Amino acid sequence: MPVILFEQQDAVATLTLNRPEKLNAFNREMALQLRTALDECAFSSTIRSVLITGAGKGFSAGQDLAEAVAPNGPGLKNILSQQLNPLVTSIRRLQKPVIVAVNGVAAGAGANIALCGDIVVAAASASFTQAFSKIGLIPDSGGTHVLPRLIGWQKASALMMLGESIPATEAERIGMIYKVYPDQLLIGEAQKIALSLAQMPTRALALTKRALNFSMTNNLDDQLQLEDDLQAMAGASRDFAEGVAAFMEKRKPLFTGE
Ligand code: T3D
Repeated sequence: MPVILFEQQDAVATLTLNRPEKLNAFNREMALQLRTALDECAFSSTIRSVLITGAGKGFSAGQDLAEAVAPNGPGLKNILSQQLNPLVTSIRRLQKPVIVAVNGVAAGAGANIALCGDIVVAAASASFTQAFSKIGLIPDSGGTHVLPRLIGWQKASALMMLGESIPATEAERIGMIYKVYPDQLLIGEAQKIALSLAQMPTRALALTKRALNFSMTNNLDDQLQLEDDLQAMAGASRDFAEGVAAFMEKRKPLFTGE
């Protein structure tokens, strides 16, 4: 079985982490296959949104620790530079919305890769844990960048140092994720979000994502300038013309992402 399942329905690609017997821990093969799948989504003209989820009872238990310490394995440094970091970059640079449906435990890099999604939803039974401190590592996969911006410095610092697991409902309450759904509804609700995004002006959504990426580091003046530039691009899109025409004609718009 492939360790990443790739399925396309309408304009939505679903990528499923598929090592359920190891709670979808990332080994080299899974990281590389996920990256290839994300590249495929980037280049496809028929895919307009991407949904990432996990097979079985977990979302991902982070880096495969057996591989991390294997004498002939890739080694810690290569694991980050060749396997995990490129995934973070691929998700954040993908010019299409990425929805992450966290179906169970998300630990270590599994949690931080999930939090890179544009919209992160979770099953009520899911949990998030910055497991790194429990094994003498520091949080990686962009966690030290993203988590304090999502939930504030103090909570991020405590979660990272204590390595406590928090339930999805608490993750939603503190703004770490967007929404929690009952377990049996999660995938259906995530698919609805993905489909509805795929039918929206996806060019504008991609530009929104770009603006949000820069908002992590820009000052206000730079961000205002960036909004100016990106709005000019959105304003020149066919979808903008269609959106305004549909509004004037009191009809439903038909967006193509151009
Ligand atoms: O460069 C570098 O390598 C550094 C990069 C680091 C990135 C990281 O992600 S570091 C953090 C790595 N992750 C962890 O430390 C979490 C380890 N896992 C756990 O603590 C627990 O599995 C969970 C709390 C996530 C879930 O517990 P539970 O009781 O539901 O499941 P389990 O029984 O522990 O796990 C089920 C199986 O998955 C089990 O396999 P077995 O014994 O039945 O054959 C377990 O060994 C395996 N598994 C779980 N997590 C990992 C794993 N195997 C390899 N690597 C894992 N991370």
